[in-house]
Amino acid sequence: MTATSEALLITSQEGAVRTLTLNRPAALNAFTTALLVQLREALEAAAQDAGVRCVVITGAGRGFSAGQDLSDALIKPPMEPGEVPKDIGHLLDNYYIPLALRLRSMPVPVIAAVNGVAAGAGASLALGCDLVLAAEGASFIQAFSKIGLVPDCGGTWLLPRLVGRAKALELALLGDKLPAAEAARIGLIYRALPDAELAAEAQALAQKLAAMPVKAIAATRQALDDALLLDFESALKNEALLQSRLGFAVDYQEGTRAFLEKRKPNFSDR
Ligand code: LHQ
Repeated sequence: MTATSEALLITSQEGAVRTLTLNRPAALNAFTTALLVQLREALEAAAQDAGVRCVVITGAGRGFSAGQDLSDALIKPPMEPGEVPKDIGHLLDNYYIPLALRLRSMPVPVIAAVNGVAAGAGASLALGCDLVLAAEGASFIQAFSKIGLVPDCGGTWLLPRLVGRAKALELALLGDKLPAAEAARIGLIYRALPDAELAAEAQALAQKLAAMPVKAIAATRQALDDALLLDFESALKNEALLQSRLGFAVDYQEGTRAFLEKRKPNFSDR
């Protein structure tokens, strides 16, 4: 399962935890179209594989991801007289949106282990994961405004929901570097921890989630996202629908039986 170290994306597996490592360290893992496609395909493969119960996304080298590779011919502004600007929205339509949607609808939890700077779409991708762990040496940068763009890859949706409108505007307008510890303090991410502990802690958290009823975890993510768009009564009804569905699933039966029988549950559904 582990690919060669020259691969743009390194895939590895420990038990039921699949780790996807962005691997363009010389460019701080900036996204090329090839890397975007490989990441989406790797998420798709994990979604289809019953042996995967949690996914970790991290970066090789000193960065998590510096966002879109700005030297990519598809988005490079005219450099010579006579060249015409490209429609960079195509890149979003064809690469980022499918990736963001795939990530947000994974049937298993996804952890971002942010090992270094996460800028632009790199930050959006990390924040789109279910739990974000970051090394204290890492930082988050809403780099978009600095190059005349809006947050993308889900950034405009995620930021105000995570930290509220005022903080979202501060981060998005100023584009300043937000250190991991501050990101944790304001609730943008789950936790910041010493750099040397990140990989092991991410793996331990992933193994813990992998042993949980992952169908319920995916439904919880969906319910929380839905609830932000629903009125109270509709949210109550949505919860009831989800409980009905989950109540027929084997994990609820196993979890409740295990509680009543005073034993550790063994969750297997997906
Ligand atoms: C890079 C990049 C990079 C290429 C560092 N590209 N090489 C979606 C669709 C359509 C259009 C556009 O955008 C989007 C979404 C987006 O993501 S827009 C936002 C794109 N990202 C940025 O604007 C961030 C640009 N990078 C930076 O500001 C800095 O590199 C940060 C603050 C991330 C890190 O700074 P340093 O730690 O000082 O590292 P560095 O700047 O020296 O970078 C190291 C190398 O990585 C360097 O290459 P070199 O050959 O000189 O060593 C950089 O050129 C390269 N690199 N980001 N996005």
